[in-house]
Amino acid sequence: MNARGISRIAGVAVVLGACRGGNTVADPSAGAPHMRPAAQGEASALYFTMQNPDSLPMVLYGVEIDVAGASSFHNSMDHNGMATMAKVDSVVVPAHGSVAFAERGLHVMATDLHTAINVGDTIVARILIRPARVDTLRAAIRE
Ligand SMILES: [Cu+2]
Repeated sequence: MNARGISRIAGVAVVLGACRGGNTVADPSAGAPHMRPAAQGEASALYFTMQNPDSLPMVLYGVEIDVAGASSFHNSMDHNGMATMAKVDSVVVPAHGSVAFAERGLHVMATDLHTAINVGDTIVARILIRPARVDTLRAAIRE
């Protein structure tokens, strides 16, 4: 988690739900887009690494996920041993840098799933970026 990547954090913190703790073993594919399985109507989190090869910062200001009723950027924090997360309005990816959306850090919260997502499925996410750009991610569902 990179504090530079967070431009603004909204005040509301909620108790950690779908962002459950991960294992501590380094996963070489951790940067590949993926989500955890979840049932219809539930929430899940999207993890990926956003690279910025350009010489200007990129601002991620929105996200849409095909299977989710609502999606937003979240940041996970630890307050006196209790995991919480807060909505983040936008995320800055520095020039020639990257920001990891990963367990226990920044992630995309997908809520109100229209359908169950199961291991082996693929979802499509659109990341809205300034300057004008939209990136489409295909994320595998996996444990
Ligand atoms: Cu979250």
